[in-house]
Amino acid sequence: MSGNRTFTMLKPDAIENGHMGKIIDMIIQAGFSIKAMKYTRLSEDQAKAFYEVHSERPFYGELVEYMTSGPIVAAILEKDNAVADFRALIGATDPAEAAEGTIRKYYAESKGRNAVHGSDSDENAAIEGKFHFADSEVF
Ligand code: DAT
Ligand code: MG
Repeated sequence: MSGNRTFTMLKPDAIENGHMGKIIDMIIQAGFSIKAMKYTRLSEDQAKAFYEVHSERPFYGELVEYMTSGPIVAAILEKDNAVADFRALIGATDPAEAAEGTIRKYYAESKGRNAVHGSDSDENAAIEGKFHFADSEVF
């Protein structure tokens, strides 16, 4: 095994807008290898649990509704410094503030519908990966 892992989801707006292939290509071109990947749709319970940390925020209901509105791609990615490097590749939460060349700058619609998720720590990357994948689905 080489490198650290992070977890990502390509969110419903990215799929709906036809950006799935281009985003996966950006991820691979940036040096991440795909350890696990799945095309799926979150249930309301799954979305609520995944975003539990934001349950007191005013946008929580909207976030859960959006994240369950259509299919997503979930993936575990590996690279040296994976968590920080992937956050740099996706850019700021609000695409209006995202740097040039980032996934959110190119493909996000808004702060709420922002194309892609990236884990914010090694610990959360491990928790989020296990949330979506059994050990037998990780290669
Ligand atoms: P990030 O996805 O960059 O880690 P976060 O963890 O602060 O951002 O928030 C999780 C998601 O919640 C984010 O991707 C989109 C949504 N969100 C955050 N702040 C929001 C806001 N002010 N209005 C609407 N949606 C928001
Ligand atoms: Mg976050």
